[in-house]
Amino acid sequence: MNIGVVCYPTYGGSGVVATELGKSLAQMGHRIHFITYNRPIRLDLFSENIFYHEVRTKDYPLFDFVPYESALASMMVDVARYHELDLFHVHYAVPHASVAYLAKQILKDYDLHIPVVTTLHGTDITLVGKNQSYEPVVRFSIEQSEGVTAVSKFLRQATYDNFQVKKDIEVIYNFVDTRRFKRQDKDHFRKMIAHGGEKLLIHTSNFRKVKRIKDVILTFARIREQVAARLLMIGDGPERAPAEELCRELHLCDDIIFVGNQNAVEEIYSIGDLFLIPSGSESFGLSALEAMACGVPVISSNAGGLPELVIDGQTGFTSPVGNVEKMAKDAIYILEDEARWKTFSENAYQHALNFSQDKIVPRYEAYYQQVIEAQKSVNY
Ligand code: GMT
Repeated sequence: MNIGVVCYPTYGGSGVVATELGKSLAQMGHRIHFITYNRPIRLDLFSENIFYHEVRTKDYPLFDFVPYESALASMMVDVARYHELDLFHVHYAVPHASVAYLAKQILKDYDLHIPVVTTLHGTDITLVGKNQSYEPVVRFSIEQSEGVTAVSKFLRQATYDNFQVKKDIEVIYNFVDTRRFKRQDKDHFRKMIAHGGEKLLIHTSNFRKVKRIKDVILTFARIREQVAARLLMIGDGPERAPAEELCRELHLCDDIIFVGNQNAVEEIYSIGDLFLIPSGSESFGLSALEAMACGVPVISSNAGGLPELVIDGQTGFTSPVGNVEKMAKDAIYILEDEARWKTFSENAYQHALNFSQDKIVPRYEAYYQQVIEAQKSVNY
C-alpha cells in the first residue's frame, strides 16, 4: 500500500505513534509518505520505503495567521496525485481530519477517490476538539472519514459522548517497539545519577496543565520523606517553570533533575524504579507503556484510558486524580521491598508485551485493507 501520513512532528504522543507506525509499516513493505511541517522527531532512519514531504507555508503581510491548513491540503493533493496513494492516515483530529476532507474533495476533480482514516488521540476529543471554536468541524470531519480509530475504549466512548457521532470507531491501542524499549544494563549510568544508591523515579511529558506536573512533585516530596530517592523530569513545556519554582520552595532542587526533551528515553527508563503519571486526563498513556516495556512499574491517576493500561495492584497502582497521598503510599509500598519491586517490574514488562508492535501494527494494516475495500464498492 502507498499511505500518506499526516501528524504533528513534535514530541507529543500522537506524532510518536504516527511515526513508529509508519516505520513499522515501511519495514513490512508499504510505502509511507509523511506529510508535515517538520521532520517527525522519531523519524530517525533512512528507508527506501519512507518519504518525507515538508509542508511549506507562504507568509504575506495581510495574514495574522499563516494558512497552514491550505498549505497542508495542497501538499496532500500533490502527494496523492504523484505518488499514487491508496489511503490517507491522519493523526489527531484538529485540524488534520478536516484538512483531509478538503484534500479528498479536491482529488475527486482528478478522478481520485482516496479514503481517509482518522486516529483520535486524546485532547483532540477530550479538550481542544470539543471547544466550540472547533466542535462542528471536528464532528463533521470524523463523520466524513472513511475509517476512525481511537487509542482506547475510554476515548471511543468520549467521542460518542462529546460529539454524538454515528460512526463505527475501531479501538486500536497504542503500541511499543519492544526491540528498542527493553531494560538494558545501564548500571554505570545509574551510579552517576543515584550515587548514594537512591531509588530513581521518572516522569515524561510535554509539561502541559493536563499532566498535573505539580502532583508529580508533591507525590515525590512525600515519597522522599521515607525513601531516599531522586526524580528525573523528562520533557519540556509551559508547566516546567512553575514546577521548577515549586521544587525551589520545597528545597528539593538537588533531588529533582529536569533533563528536558530527550531522544534516547529507553536508556533513562532502564535505570528507573517507578514511573509517575498523575494526569487529569489521559486517553492511553504511551509514555507509561514505553516505561513498562523497560520493566518500570507505574503510579498513575485513574483518568481516562490509564486503567486500560495500568493493572491496579499488579503492574503498578492507579489513584483518583489529585490524590497525591495515596500515590505516594503506593509508591513507597513498591519501593520499600526489593522482591516486591521485582514482581511489579516483571508484571509491567509482561503486560507491555500485550501492546507490542508485532501485535498492534497488523491491526492497522488489516483496518486499512478493510477501508480500501469498502471504498472500492462505492459508486461515483
Ligand atoms: O492529546 C494530547 O494531549 C496530545 C496527544 C499527543 O499528540 O501528544 O497525546 C495523546 O495521544 C497519545 C498517543 O495516542 C496518548 O498516549 C496520550 O494519552 C494522549 N494524551 C492525552 O490524552 C492527554
